[in-house]
Amino acid sequence: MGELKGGWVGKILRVDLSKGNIKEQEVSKELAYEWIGGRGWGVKILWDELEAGTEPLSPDNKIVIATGPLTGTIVPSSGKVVVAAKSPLTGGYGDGNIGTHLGHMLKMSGYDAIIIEGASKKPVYLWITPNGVEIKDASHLWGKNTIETEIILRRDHGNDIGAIVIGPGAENLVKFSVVISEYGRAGGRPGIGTVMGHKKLKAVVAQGWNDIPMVDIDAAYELAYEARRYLMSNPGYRKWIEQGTMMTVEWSQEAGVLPTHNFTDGEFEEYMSIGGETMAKTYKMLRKGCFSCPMPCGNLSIARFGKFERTWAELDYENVGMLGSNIGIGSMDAVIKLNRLADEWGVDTISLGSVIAFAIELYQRGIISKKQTGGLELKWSDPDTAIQLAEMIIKGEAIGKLLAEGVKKAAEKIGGEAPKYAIHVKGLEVSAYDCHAAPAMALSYGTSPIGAHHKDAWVISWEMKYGREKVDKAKVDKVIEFQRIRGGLFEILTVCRLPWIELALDLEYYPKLFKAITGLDYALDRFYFIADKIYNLMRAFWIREFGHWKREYDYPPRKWFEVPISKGMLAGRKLSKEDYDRLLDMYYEARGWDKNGVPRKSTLEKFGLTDVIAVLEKAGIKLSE
Ligand code: PTT
Ligand code: SF4
Repeated sequence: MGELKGGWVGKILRVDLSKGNIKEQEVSKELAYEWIGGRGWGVKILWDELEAGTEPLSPDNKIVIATGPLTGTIVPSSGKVVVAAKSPLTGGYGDGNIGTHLGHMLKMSGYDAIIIEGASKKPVYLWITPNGVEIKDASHLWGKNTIETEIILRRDHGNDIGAIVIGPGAENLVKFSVVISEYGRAGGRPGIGTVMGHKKLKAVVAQGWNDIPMVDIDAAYELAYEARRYLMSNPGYRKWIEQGTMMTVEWSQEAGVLPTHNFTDGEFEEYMSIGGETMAKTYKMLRKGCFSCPMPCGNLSIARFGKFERTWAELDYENVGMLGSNIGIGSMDAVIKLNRLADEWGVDTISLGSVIAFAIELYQRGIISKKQTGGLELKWSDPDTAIQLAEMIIKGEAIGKLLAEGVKKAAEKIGGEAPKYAIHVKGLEVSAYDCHAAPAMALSYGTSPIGAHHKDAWVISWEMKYGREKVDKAKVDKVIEFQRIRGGLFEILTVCRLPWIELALDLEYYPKLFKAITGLDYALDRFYFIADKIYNLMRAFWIREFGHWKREYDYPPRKWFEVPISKGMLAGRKLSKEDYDRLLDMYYEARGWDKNGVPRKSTLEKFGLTDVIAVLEKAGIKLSE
């Protein structure tokens, strides 16, 4: 393990699916100390190893599956893993963070990360244990949905495994396919599942039994014990384990930001019937949690009424906002059904809800015709419309083939007014917060390093308290602060951020736990410096791919600027382009980027990214001093 003493187990597995090669490499001190893990390793490895212009769905693309030094340890909620690749949905850097037992099983098998390259000719899966690594035949799994697949893998290898799997969505190259674990956890929104599908890699499965070394085990146990006690005695704990992220439905309705009818209204009359309270009282069957989590938030719920009765799925706010209110569906039973289909097929619920709502809006406005929809009449609030459209997407039928590309590409192909109703940033569909009247949250979506996702800077709750009208530096500072913590610290340590954001666990626990486990004394500021470095490298990745950069790429969806909210307490409100540009200017300035959003030379030098300067300049990109 070289000089690494704890946290990291010291090896990376490299699998070439074209050649059938399996190799091991040491984790260098630089990679561990300067890039930590998870997203840090994802972007560093993809930057170093991919050529500019790599076709995302080709053997040349690579998938990085990376844990962090705290993953799989006694640290509360440390069962997380980052999956990263060049995105087939956006063409830029893509990653996602999934709660899965694969994290600690992989580390206990002896590996911190896996790099998957090439592509197999026939379906395969990876089977990893301390006794060896095998590329196994997966012909019997190909075509099976994610739930059937994981059941078979558990039958064949025993229940004590960690696995990520893909479904028919990824096999059919639907561009927003994710990886699924444990029947209802999902990760890799920008099509990381699709890249696996193209490589014919059906699953990655690990079973480990080695120890994960910790430098000061007593200190780690003491700190973890304190943190757990704090979390479980928090006054918000009970409601959290009853509802988890689902309590956000009611909050979003009150704030006027619940996506409704393709982000047309900020309110939904039937929100109560798809809200956290209703779920907890009537639908929730079981509380599920990730590895090592004292505050389990998985809402395993079962449909109770009507034709979907007995269907079960794991509900989260994003799923319900996008597959419920955003397509006008006020039936929890129908939302469970749609959520379940997305999980079985392994497609992202957010993008699926967005493409369905987009198609309905275009149809209702007369932008697409019944001929284009294959004879299907597209109606709001109709579960059958949504299910049929979803099936067409998975099978690539009629307009489904177009929608499988995501709203950006679909809108470009349809043309005319269509792009005005495509709710995305950089090609990634916006998650469930309407920002017609939330400029800081719009900036968060606009500058998120993988396209529109709330994971990096979920500032909307803060913004509502601070003043949604205000357009000032404090908003920019908050976006950057959250990007450092949520998009940086938690993504590189690769542990769940919810103990901090939901139950106010002091952030100082993380450097202390990091020290106890790895022996390295890093203050929070050092993690934030690394986070900023990673942000610059993610930005450089996009610029290298696009060959140039325009500030318009960092704009939120046109609809928020051009089409005001149609009803509710915010009726008539829309985002001001002038205000947004002011925020964006301040953001670029604070990040050390030029007026087009390109990092300055001096900024890249500050982070030691001199090789990045050389690559960008060689590609003809002009960097300001
Ligand atoms: C995340 C995105 C989210 S964010 C949700 S619900 W969320 C959606 N879940 C999906 C799903 O389910 N099925 C499906 N087919 N597609 C789905 N797409 C959507 O994917 C559990 C939690 C959640 S629930 C969130 S916010 C937090 N995310 C974290 C993060 O990103 N980093 C981190 N360090 N900690 C986090 N903790 C929380 O984890 P993506 P999960 Mg996810 C059924 O991966 O690509 O970022 O997309 O991993 O274990 O399911 O998340 O209201
Ligand atoms: Fe997983 Fe929820 Fe626990 Fe986070 S809080 S580790 S998402 S169960």
